[in-house]
Amino acid sequence: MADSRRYQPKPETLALLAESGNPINGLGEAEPRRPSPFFWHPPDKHPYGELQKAARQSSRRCPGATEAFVAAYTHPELVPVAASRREASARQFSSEVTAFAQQQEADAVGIAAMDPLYVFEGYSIEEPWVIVLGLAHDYEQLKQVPSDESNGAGVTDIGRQYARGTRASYALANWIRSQGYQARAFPGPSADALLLIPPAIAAGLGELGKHGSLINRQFGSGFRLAGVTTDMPLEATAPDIFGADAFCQTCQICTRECPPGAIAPEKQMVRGVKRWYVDFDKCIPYFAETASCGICIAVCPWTRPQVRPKLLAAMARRERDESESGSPR
Ligand code: B12
Ligand code: SF4
Ligand code: SF4
Repeated sequence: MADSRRYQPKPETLALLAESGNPINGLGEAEPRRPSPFFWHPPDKHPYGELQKAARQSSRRCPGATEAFVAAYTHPELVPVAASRREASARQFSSEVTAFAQQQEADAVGIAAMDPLYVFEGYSIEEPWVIVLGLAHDYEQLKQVPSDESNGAGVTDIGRQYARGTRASYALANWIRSQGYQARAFPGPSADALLLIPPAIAAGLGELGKHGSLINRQFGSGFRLAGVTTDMPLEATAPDIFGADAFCQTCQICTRECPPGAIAPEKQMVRGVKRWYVDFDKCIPYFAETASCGICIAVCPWTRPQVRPKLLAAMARRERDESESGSPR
């Protein structure tokens, strides 16, 4: 792992950082707005086309990563929506959708009502529901990030989990279409129209961590997201607040371990919400040079299988004690 006190971006990487990404992301803006198309969108939609190419090339040099990412970007055609609609209650359809996704490769499933704030500027999503899928990493592989030419374990597992998300989201979208309802898959390796973390929070897949990724009670930060939007009548699942945000208030592990020091220790105002924020300009050079980095999600204590149950128990105890004594969290 690189030493945060010694990491300096290569001049050729810095030269590709055409402009700061933080104003594009709305850092410091007090009004809510839709996110602007950003990294992993087509290069004509943002100023980082060459940097994106460099980041991709650095991943593909790692053993096994090319094959994993080819699978992640390979998907079947969407089947036509069946002419006749099967009728059932929203509760029945929600339970069928969840069971179907779990029989595919989804490790977690949640449902949220669509919100225009989940959709990147310049895109549109008409479907009123979003089904969010979680795909768990193999922790032993994930903890080998960052990857390089000699060890591709970390980035290859990222590609593998994206491939599972692609298969699961397309299979689910096609099943819904076979029932006579509109459905589209948003598998995750590229950005596309749908910002995945906010609907995943609403759907109960976890809480936003200081490192800018979600923390889930079963997988910690070691999981990927994919989405399916649909007009099939569904019921929303509830958010899951188990103490991750509260724990982040005092933990500093990701802030300390991030080699370029990109993770801010305090919440900041971003597009009208005070929340954890990662400095894009500091993260992206390291990310691009080291085949997708990922140190922040690997070192998070919630991601460590032996530690996670203890943290869950400690946060539940704290919640109980605070509610008994009447003091707020
Ligand atoms: C572009 C992108 C990146 C860019 C830029 C990210 C950035 N924040 O600037 C780069 C390449 C740097 C990147 C890096 C990483 N990414 Co990324 N990234 C994306 C992508 C494709 C789009 C997100 C985006 O445009 N962000 C830019 C703006 C919108 O960021 P922002 O305003 O700061 O919002 C961030 C969060 O705060 C949250 N968010 C947004 N709005 C709101 C609103 C509220 C109310 C809340 C609470 C949160 C919230 O979502 C955003 C995630 O970037 C998503 C997939 C998707 N379609 O959503 C994956 C995604 C967010 N990335 C992911 C991951 C894991 C990573 C890395 C750890 C890399 C890795 N090896 O895995 C690092 C983490 C570092 C970081 N900076 O966050 C996962 C997160 C999974 C999880 N457990 O939560 C996603 C969902 C991919 C996936 N399909 O699983 N990423
Ligand atoms: S992905 Fe970015 S924020 Fe996370 S540890 Fe690496 S450089 Fe830091
Ligand atoms: S490492 Fe600590 S501060 Fe960072 S996201 Fe995980 S729990 Fe929160």
